Amino acid sequence: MKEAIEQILAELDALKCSSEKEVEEARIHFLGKKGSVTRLFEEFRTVAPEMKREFGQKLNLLKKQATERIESLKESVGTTAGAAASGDDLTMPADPMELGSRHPVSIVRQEIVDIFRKVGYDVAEGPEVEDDWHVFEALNFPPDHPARDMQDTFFVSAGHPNPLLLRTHTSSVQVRMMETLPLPIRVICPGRVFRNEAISARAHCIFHQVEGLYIDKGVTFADLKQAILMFAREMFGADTQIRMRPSYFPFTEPSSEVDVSCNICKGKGCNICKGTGWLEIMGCGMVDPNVLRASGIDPTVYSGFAFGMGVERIAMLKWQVNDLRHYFENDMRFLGEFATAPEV
Ligand code: 2NM
Repeated sequence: MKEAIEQILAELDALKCSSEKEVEEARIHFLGKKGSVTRLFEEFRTVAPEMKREFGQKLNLLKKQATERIESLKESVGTTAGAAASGDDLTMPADPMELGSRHPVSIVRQEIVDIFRKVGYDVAEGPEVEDDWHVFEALNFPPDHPARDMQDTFFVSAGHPNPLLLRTHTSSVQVRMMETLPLPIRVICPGRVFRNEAISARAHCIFHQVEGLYIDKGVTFADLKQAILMFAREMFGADTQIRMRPSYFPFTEPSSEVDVSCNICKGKGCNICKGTGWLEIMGCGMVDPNVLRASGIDPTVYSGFAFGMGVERIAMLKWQVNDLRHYFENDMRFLGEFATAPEV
């Protein structure tokens, strides 16, 4: 019996466990119903009476030591001591925490806004849920214009005499500015807009716009052209050329579409510019007198220009992304490509 006690003590001494499961197995091995310590207690019955005192004390001590050892192992698994017992290297540095980065659409929106802020434009934001007046009526949309249709615009409360709707452009913010700001006005309006469109590589029902507006006495189309040339060169490089094509918008007259020379092929023609050497970046024009009048500005005294661009489209051109949907899927592999210092 003496040897058996000593052997169990040695086993307890050498015992290592790295999980709760292993501790429980060890407990059963020593102290379970058929455990080695328990078995010695059974053997004790056969010990000669004169030896009972000595072995009784030894056995009780053994049981106490075994219990304490199991208890302390139980506490240490899952803690550093347990990790050390399992052979983990506790001096190894922890995995670095991954920092987020700004979304590419946010990066480009900020870049566009900063270009105009540098030359004196204020920045204004407004509500995404709007009324018919600020989105259509004040912007010279005729009553039967297709954009006013349920097919093209998301209505929040259709059938209401003054229905609420999701703005289809940030021009609604500019109407609010024309209604409230003192003249002259120079304002840039970034924001999210909503159109009831089928989602594809080139279109999405939610996207971002930046629109600009400049109203003063004697503002001309030449001023508009110069403002846009300045923007194009800041955004796409100092050697960028622009061209303007006649177009139509309800809120501007005359209206124009703006192209920049393709910065990939330098105008030679590639698959990004579809061989034309030009990329469309925005629409613009002279604010229609009806629009000025609707917001209480006298078109015989003041004139102005306005322009609008899609942020996703500019971002696609800047980074040669061929599918708009990438900007909405939040795939970390895509977002990580635009890593910049996170905003603090
Ligand atoms: C565009 C194109 C042309 C525009 C017009 C106005 C306002 F409010 F002054 F009438 N804001 N933005 C405008 C003009 C927007 O986006 C393609």
